Amino acid sequence: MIDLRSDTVTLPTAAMREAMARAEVGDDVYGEDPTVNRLQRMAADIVGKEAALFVPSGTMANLAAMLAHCGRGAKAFLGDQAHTYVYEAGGAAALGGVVMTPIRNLPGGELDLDQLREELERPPDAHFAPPGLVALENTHNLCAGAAVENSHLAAAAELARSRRLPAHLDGARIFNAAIALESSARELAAHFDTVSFCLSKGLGCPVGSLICGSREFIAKAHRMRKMLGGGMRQAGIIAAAGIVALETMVDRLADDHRNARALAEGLGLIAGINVRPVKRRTNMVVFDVDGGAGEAAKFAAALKERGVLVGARGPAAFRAVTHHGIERADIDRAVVAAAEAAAESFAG
Ligand code: TLP
Repeated sequence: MIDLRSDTVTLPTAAMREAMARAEVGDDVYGEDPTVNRLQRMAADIVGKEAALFVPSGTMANLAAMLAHCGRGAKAFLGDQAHTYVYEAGGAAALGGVVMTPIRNLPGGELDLDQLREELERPPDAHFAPPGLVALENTHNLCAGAAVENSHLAAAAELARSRRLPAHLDGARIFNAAIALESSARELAAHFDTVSFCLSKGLGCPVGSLICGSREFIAKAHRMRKMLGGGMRQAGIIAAAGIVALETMVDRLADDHRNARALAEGLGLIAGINVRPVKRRTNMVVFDVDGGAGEAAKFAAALKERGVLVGARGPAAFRAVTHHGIERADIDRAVVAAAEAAAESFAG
């Protein structure tokens, strides 16, 4: 199978499994797991923050960060297409009483800064929930994996700062963004008080994400992690894979981007498939297909028959994600399969 549903389907490498088998471990709830401690130091260093906290998932990283930033009833401004708003089960609202306040996302993953400014200019009136946080996402998943430019991050964070609000970055795929922008995770994170990133997407780890920020903030997030049931014991077993990932899996993300560009070009030539354009493409290709849900379902089934899996992105839209284990030859096969599936399902 050529599985393009997500980069979360990546399997740990042999070097990761070896490191996991040998990992020195302790009880991380006591702060005594040397491998977790090493990973946390590494992560903080890479993004230029004082401290970091290892958590099981990107969802928990964003949730613990939101809860640590916002009291109950405070507003968090975030994109209306933000993963945290759309895809994280409303956790910040359901569990933390956070008033998630969506701001329009532009096609490139940016926030509509005029709308954000308008929201932030509301007077401190008893009618309004008090503002607590501004959050962005980079790369932007629902905006077809677009990498959001430093200049926009700086402008959005500056708006937050002008209202004395903290800014958080959901940097689940921050290394993809850094590569696409010819920048660094550190530069992208510098605009924000806190940043989360994932080890279990393009970096190939079985589990794990990190929240990074000031020492004081990480102490708060630590309490939230415990509250959410994310305190793990001998977590060095999985943290060991994270260390290998940060050491060996970051630079190769450029291959995934090359493959995604080739896939976008190939799919773009097929009648009935409309690839959504992305200025700074990373490892995702989102495309719409002609016809309705019925034709789309037929297309997905025909692709699957030919050994290619893609993810659904709406009734007649799909997402294909390139990742470790997908080679250029797989992309060529996937394009041929898509052309055949399209001819069967909706072209002509
Ligand atoms: N994204 C997953 C699905 O949930 C859609 C994927 O396959 O892309 N932030 C961003 C930007 C994400 O894309 C994801 C996962 C998360 C947070 C949550 O991470 P996990 O799955 O580790 O909770």
